[in-house]
Amino acid sequence: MLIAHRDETICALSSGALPCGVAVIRISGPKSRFVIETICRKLPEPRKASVRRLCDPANGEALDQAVVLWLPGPHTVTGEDMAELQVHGSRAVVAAVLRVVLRLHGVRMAEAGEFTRRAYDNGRMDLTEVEGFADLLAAETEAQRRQALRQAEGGLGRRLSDWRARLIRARAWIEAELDFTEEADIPDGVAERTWAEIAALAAEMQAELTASRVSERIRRGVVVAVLGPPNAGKSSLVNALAQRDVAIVSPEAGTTRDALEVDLDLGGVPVRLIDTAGLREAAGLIEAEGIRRALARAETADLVLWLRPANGDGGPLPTLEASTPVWEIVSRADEAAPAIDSDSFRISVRSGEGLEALIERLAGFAGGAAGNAEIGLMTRERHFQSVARAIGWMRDAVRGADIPIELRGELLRRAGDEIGRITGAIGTDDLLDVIFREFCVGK
Ligand SMILES: Nc1nc2c(ncn2[C@@H]2O[C@H](COP(=O)(O)OP(=O)(O)OP(=O)(O)O)[C@@H](O)[C@H]2O)c(=O)[nH]1
Ligand SMILES: [Mg+2]
Repeated sequence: MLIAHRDETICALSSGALPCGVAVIRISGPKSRFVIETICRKLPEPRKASVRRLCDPANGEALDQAVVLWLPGPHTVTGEDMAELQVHGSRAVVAAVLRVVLRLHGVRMAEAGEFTRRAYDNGRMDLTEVEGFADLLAAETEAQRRQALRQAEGGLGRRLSDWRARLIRARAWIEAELDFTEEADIPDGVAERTWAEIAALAAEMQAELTASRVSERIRRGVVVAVLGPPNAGKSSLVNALAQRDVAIVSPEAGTTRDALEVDLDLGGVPVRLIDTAGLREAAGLIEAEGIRRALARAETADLVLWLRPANGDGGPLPTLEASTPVWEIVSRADEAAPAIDSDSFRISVRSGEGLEALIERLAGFAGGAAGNAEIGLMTRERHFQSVARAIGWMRDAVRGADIPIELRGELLRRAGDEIGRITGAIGTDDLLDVIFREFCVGK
């Protein structure tokens, strides 16, 4: 568990794998200034990049020539005094500089996520910003980057704070009514107006929740399962979309026996494509298990591509329990001409027919979400859970005209606290470890 020792100064390599052109060593805490003065002799001007020769204070030996930044707190990322050393990115240079810095009294190696943890502890970031920052570091597609940046910059935090403030205000009116009804100091109609406002706020929160399911899809990636009878060309299609040989392709029926996954970037949206075992009745034990898995994956997929070879009938479409959309596609289109007045969607991996169009449709499906400016702000299951709970309590409070007013006020308090928990405004010690576990050393 991470424990904040504010008096300790921490240090770590914050840039990536060595060797590299420039390595960034970060230092944060009260000894930051002392570290620079000791190894660079002269303190540079605050927030100005200065070239300095780094020396081992024990024997005056030169370690490297570096760009040094002195960043006095509290207006730094961690909220503490900080120093940044941009050294040559070799293992030997980084090891030598770290060895010298860590030998100084009161300086130790940072734990994973500790820079970010200090930023949070010092009020420089709320919990949603921390999560956004974690997502930004892990972002692989444009859509993920955009969404993560927005959250890291506090978009979600501001929205939640606004909701919470409105709830607190509404509750104050309700409680004022409670305290003063006998004296009749509260103008008529205030309570009704307040309840109407709470109902409207609950609707606004619900809309955001719905839109945010789309955001979740962006983070996770859209799951597309390719299903069809044996030899329909499922593995061939997956390979063509992935532009590499992920799955074995052969004329033998029942080649693919396990569900095989490959991650693609389609139009900036991550797509997880799943190749599955061909569906048929007569199958050996292993293949039967493969078929069971294929159907199970189809149930949880966001979209199913049902492939039917042009020169065969392909059998019936399996009935899926979930309401997953299914696109029927005629595959191996080069082998048989389309039936007259058939408007089916046709592809051929061999001739390339229909592949561009399919990719475009898939990107459209996956990114209908991504390009949409109305994308929701919430990204994590814990956000969804808390907001859904808060909405539930707010609706109970609005509807509960026949329950005591104290109880209705209490429901609003709970809803407000639940929202506060998302940003960390309300105590969430148990959550912190879970969230900061995503980070590695140097962040
Ligand atoms: N002519 C033609 N042949 C194709 C096309 N796509 C796949 N094939 C051939 O069809 C055979 C089966 O292809 P696969 O991709 O292994 O089919 P599958 O659906 O994965 O089959 P299973 O894994 O056995 O269920 C192979 O010999 C492929 O070369 C196509 O578009 N045109
Ligand atoms: Mg296959």
